[in-house]
Amino acid sequence: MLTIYSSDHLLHQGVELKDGAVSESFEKPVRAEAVLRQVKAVELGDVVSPTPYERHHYIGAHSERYVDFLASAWDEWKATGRHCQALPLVWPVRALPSKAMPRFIDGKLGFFSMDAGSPINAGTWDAARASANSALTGVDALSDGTRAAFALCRPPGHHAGHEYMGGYCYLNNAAIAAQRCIEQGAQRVVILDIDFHHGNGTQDIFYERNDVLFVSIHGDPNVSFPYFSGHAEERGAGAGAGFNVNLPLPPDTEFAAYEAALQQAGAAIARHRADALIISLGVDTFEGDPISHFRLRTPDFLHIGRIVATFDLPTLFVMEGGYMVDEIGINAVNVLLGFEGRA
Ligand code: OKP
Ligand code: ZN
Repeated sequence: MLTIYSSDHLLHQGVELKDGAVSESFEKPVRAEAVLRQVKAVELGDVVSPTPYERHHYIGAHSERYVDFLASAWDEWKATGRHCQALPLVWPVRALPSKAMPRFIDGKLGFFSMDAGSPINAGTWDAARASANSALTGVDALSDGTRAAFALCRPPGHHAGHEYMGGYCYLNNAAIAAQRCIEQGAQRVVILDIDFHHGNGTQDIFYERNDVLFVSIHGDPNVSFPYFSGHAEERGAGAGAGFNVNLPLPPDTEFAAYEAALQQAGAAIARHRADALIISLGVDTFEGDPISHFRLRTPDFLHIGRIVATFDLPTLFVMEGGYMVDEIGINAVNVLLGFEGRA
């Protein structure tokens, strides 16, 4: 299987507010390096750099003013004399009256975010672009007739909505890839999100559309991030009614229950008769993950790959979460090996 990877991810290294203090983000560069090392160790296939797509390829999944914001946020922040990482600290919650985009950077950071989990520093935009471009390059591989490709994206994308960043995400790599599939002539696409956290951003982007089916298996939002999205009752709206499928599971879920949800996802996927499948591949469902609460084990990821292969569609795997650095490589690559029937 082809892997698309860019070392530009190293340009982005974030901070995280945790337990009342600032610390290094769980979403750190060694994550992608560990996955790349395992890709090479098992000789998964060629590793190529992404094509340098321009920013208009991100429009559709995102709004133009949001992409403009991401592209200029660091310069605007620096222009205020600050050299630390930029974090949003005020949000337009439901009770506040204005829907207008503020002009000052501190206001814009809140306007275009859902939380303080996506800090912006000097390399963030370049890293986010390379990550989205890796997913776009994966779509090109599928268009060329390849059965499957792996976009080793970092930073991740599935929490980024049409007009907001959050949860370590800036550009929604999977959504940008799905949009390109549609623009290249696919009638229908499925995004299956198997990261532990609900892909609220992907849901947001396609909620009123019937061409891209979004299916997500994730921790129950009553007790898990992102808390305000991911309930089974969220089924899509307008033309998209019925094209959003959330399968929340309780903390401590083990593989038996997870597999049942995955088969249920498979039934929904089959009904959509899609031309392509995009997997938001998070392995923070692992039992040792430091910020998540499922109990999957390393061999379970092989089995996930085998099940995804039975969906029998051209498949683009897009890397999302996974924070147990010691096992992120083996767990992520196990999904790919299982898919290829190699283990
Ligand atoms: C990103 B992905 C803040 C707790 C919430 C955000 C988790 C984002 C996960 N200290 N952290 O879905 O793997
Ligand atoms: Zn996650």
